[in-house]
Amino acid sequence: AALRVDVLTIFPEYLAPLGLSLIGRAREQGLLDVRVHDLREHAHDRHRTVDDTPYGGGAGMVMKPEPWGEALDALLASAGTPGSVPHLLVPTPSGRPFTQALARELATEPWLAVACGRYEGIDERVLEEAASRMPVTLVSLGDYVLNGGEVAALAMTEAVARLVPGVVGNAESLVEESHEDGLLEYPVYTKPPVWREREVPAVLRSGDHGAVARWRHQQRLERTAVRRPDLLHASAALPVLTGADGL
Ligand code: 6GU
Repeated sequence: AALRVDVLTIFPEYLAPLGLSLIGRAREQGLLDVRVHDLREHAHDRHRTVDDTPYGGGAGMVMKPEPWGEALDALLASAGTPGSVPHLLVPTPSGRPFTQALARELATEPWLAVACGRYEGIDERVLEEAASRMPVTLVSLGDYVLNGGEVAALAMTEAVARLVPGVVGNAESLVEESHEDGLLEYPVYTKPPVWREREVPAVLRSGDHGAVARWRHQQRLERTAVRRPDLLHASAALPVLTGADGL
């Protein structure tokens, strides 16, 4: 497979959607190798404990280092190519923002792993030791709080996997998407031409390809200005706004 993704979690069933739709099909076709592991396989007491109280006090529980250490040892031991290591992603709201640009970078790597924390997080020494053995990136989906890393593992796996050549049928549809060039997408319409007294914009039915391209570009600028002015400032330097592309 072009991309291997290992997910380490105490809720393996949470990752079931990775067997569906586009990603499920890519796995069946051998383009993608997704392996989900139960962290509790590496807890050895009667209750398969993976958490404990925080040193220094405070609310909630912290994930114990021993099961994580063992799970990461087992992961490294499973390397297809001896000595190869995965790029370890650690979902946390205090991580680096997960963007389309980061998804693009990660899609060039052969092996990713996602360490899904729960509770108040993973003992910091796990991340320190892991970083001495493999590349580690803490990633955040956005400025809000989830109960654990599993939803982020789903989102990141989908965002990266669909960039792997062959996973998405129409490669053109990949570059024409929001966040690929810093502007939001234009609105889309299909038949019928009038629905509940609402008409499809006339320019889209005019057959004038140049006029359609200009209208769509204007729509992208207006939408971005209204919904995401932060993006407009960031993209001001991009050639799509200043280049001689005729738009
Ligand atoms: Cl990546 N993980 C968790 N637990 N919460 C988040 C997040 C990630 N991104 C935003 N909130």
